[in-house]
Amino acid sequence: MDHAAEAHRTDLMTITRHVLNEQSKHPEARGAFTILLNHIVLGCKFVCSAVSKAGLAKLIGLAGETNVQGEEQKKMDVLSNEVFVKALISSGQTSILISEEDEEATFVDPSKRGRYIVVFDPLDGSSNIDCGVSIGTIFGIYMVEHKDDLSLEDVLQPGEKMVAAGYCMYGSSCTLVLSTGNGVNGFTLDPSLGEFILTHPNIKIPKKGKIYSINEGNAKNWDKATAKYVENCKFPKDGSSPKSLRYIGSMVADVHRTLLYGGIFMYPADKKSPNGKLRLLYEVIPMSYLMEQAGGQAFTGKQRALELVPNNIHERSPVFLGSYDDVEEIKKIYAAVEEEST
Ligand code: FDP
Repeated sequence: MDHAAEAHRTDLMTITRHVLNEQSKHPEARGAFTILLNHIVLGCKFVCSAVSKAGLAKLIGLAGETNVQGEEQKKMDVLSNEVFVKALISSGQTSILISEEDEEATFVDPSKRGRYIVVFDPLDGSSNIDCGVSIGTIFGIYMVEHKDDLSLEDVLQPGEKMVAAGYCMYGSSCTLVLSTGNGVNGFTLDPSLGEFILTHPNIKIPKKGKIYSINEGNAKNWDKATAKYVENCKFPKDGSSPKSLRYIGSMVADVHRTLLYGGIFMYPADKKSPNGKLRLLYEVIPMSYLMEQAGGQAFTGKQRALELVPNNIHERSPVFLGSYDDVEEIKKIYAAVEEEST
């Protein structure tokens, strides 16, 4: 028996243990972040369980629909939002919540306030629920200086100010990917233990990838730089092999593949949607933060995504994110197209 391997297998690094280890590097930390993260993890476990039972429990459908017992059922994204909002408020560590599902920001009651702002999309890729494709929750965390004197200005901060970001993917397994500003780690839910276990330590995205990911159905509306880049992916001029196309249409799943296998994920601006489709605060920024932490890049077509300052909470932004070299190539194409036009 390989005792060393056996000892390793039984020495499980749970997500809580991992965050506590990180916390111990900051003697001034009082555990507030660990408490917050535990509540996010709880939300993820709940949604994971609900998503996996969705067909069975007839949870899918319009809000207000009734199930076989005659009980009113909630649409999965509405349910997920409620779960996260309640978990985050009850953590006692949040002051403002921004959710994709809620038009307005939620300012937490002063008696329950903490030092963190959480921006999140409780169930991203929800158009894929009915056919069982992987979907996920995306979150980003900012810190507030003065929790008693809050305004939306505290939320409208560039991604470089974010202190942590992550996503949980509800797929063939439930995977939580997290960065607290010190690299990226991936945890897989062990359903028998009910714990997220560190399975992907220190994720680094390959420097260059073989996959491009974009909704090609929008090609007729693309700008010149996007069209040129995609043309290069299919017909490389340098004699290299063409890239493969993979597009799930569920951001968490497309970004997760990009992070592990390398390549580029794009949702560009186009003639119909001048700011693209994806939301800056709770989709583009958290995913860009993770990409940079894993050694990749994220670009909006104009600038580094993490430098962009949001003007409103549901603002959209184009994004090109993934392997360092692949994003570098599209940056060069944008610069060349810009120069041609001046
Ligand atoms: P969905 O509409 O299913 O919620 O931002 C939402 C999102 O999915 C992303 O998860 C996904 O990457 C993107 O939209 C897909 O958009 P297209 O259908 O336009 O390709």
